[in-house]
Amino acid sequence: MGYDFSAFDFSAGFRLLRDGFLSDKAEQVPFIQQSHEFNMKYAGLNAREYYSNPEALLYGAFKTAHEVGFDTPDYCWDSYNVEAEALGAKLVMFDDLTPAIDNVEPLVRQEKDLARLKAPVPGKSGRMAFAFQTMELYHELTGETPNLVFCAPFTLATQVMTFEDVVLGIKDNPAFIHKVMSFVTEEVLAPYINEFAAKFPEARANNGGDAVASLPFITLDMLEEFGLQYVERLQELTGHRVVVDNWWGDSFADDLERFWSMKLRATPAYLKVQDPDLFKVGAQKAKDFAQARDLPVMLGVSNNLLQDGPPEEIARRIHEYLEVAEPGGKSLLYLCNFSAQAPLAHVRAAVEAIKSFRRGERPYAGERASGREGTAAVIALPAKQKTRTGNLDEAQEEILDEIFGAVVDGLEADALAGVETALAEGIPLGAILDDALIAAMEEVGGLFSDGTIFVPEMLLSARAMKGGLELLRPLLTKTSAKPKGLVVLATVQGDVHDIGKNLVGMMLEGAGFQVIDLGVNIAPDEAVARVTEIGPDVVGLSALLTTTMPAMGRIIDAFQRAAIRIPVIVGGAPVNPDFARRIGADGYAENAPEAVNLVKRLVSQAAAPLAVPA
Ligand code: B1M
Repeated sequence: MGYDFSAFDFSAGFRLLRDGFLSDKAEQVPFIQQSHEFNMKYAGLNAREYYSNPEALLYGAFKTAHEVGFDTPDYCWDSYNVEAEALGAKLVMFDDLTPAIDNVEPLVRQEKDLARLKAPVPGKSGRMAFAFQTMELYHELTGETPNLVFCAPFTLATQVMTFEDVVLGIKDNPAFIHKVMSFVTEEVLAPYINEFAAKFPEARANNGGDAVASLPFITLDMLEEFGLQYVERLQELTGHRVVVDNWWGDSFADDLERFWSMKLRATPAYLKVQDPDLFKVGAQKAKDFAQARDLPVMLGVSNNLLQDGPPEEIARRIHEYLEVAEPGGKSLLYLCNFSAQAPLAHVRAAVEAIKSFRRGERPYAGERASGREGTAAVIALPAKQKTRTGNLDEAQEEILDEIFGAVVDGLEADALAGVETALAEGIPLGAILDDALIAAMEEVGGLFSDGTIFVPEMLLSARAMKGGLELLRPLLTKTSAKPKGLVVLATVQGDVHDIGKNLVGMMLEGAGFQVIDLGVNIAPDEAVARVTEIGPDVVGLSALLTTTMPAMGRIIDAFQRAAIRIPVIVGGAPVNPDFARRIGADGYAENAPEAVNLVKRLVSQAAAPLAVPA
């Protein structure tokens, strides 16, 4: 063995985890953390090695945990990728970041693709063997029973099909999505987990990560029919050896009781709630819900807070959650994620906050910040005023109202019929576009921002709007009407998160802009080449990982070197106005509707002052 594990002993941490979480025997609240990417960086390992060599992964995990003071090591790998890769999806490896499935060319678009797909050989195809070897070595080194981390059925379906196709498929062809769900559950995941169970029958909490089976990505009804149903099927097929505990979006649920009850069906042994939702709904509320059912609770601290700090705020949040967790025991603190970019000082601040709490130091005793924001979603846009200017008669106004309503309700066929009638009635193209189609998407943006509708409704509206636009397009090109501007969008190098960027694109199209989407994992050279070729009015960059945010700056630098003077706007959950200013971006938008307003401003006042607020 090339790595020396002799210095590592986590037996006290494992004991605390056993006694303090699922039972109430321990005096202290144990903690766990997601830190695989941080481990890799801290131990100075290359990502290609780390995510393919069991010894490298465990050495990084053990060394980091030992030196920074985690109770136990995080032995997780890039858990969303292994099964999709084993099915034949393309995996992109990096030197310094977690690998990612590149689903620009998804494995399944139609029924015939599904029919062609071959089930993996359980435990052998792709990196399934790496996963098993990692677990075996972990067991050998610690004596602990390892639980396999896997990609839960719903997220696996989106990994082989794309998120948008799954969600639109649920509306258009639910029988087909059920077929995909059955395939990934019965022919991919159950055999894989059962093969693992043959080695470790006592592993009862093999844990499925389910990134996209959450609100506001999908509704509670969709979650029940397409997410939970297949988790329960998987439980049946594996002798109840699986849990799926990371659904989020609690703060979007109008029926929190129902959402948490569904969570308990997917993970019967405990309730897990994590930031940012936990902070919004309140740690005490989660603890009370669990305690009333005599169940343990897991409280998760925000990855953004751990990343951005400051250390004082990290300590304050950790102390608050520990104080809520402590009475009656049976609680676990979860540090949501330390990325490769997480400052070591923040990791140390988090660990020290836990240790100081254990020593009885209580500088924040009784402080309760969580739960103050309530469960209602956030930004409400001003109600849209009807601003129709043309000389339309009442019947024509009614037709525009019908198109508007059809787009808002996501009814593509009705929107198309409405546009056809409007054309037959001689309603000017500009009125159909601005007063019906674009106005409807503005309304949809407002409803999404204030939490009234979720992502699926937005996708359906965008599709209805696009359908209507396609009918107008040939006529528009014959007139002098032009798109309001041309925008190029991209998710930056190292990052494959594209759901937010796609929403931004849809809203921009909905607002009358032409959008060219370069896709994900776009390197500076490629951005320079494509932007030079296309010549857009604005470039929009998206990043969802703290590790990939700097890649936005690298693209802006490359534009400067190439003398490209096109305004660049940036966005994505970890990005903020300060960061945008520092990397020299011309604008920052927090969400899709704001991105539309920003692009409108930049296009209409080409020489306007920079849009990054001070
Ligand atoms: Co990933 N992931 N993920 N993930 N994932 C996050 C982002 C994370 C916060 C989860 C966590 O650990 N708590 C974490 C990042 C931590 C950090 O660095 N801060 C994370 C991680 C670490 C990872 C992996 C490394 C896997 C892992 O170990 N956990 C891996 C990395 C892959 C890679 O990219 N190299 C990974 C993989 C994946 C999936 C593939 C499974 C999937 C992506 C599927 C896809 O996009 N096609 C996924 C998902 C879905 C998430 C979560 C669950 C949701 C992200 C999202 O789409 N949000 C996320 C956790 C969470 O947020 N709860 C998480 C919804 C979307 C509508 O919002 O994209 O923010 P957002 O877009 C908003 C605004 O930000 C803004 O408008 C949008 C709509 O209003 N906006 C812009 C976005 N782009 C804009 C551009 C603009 C303007 C505004 O101008 C151009």
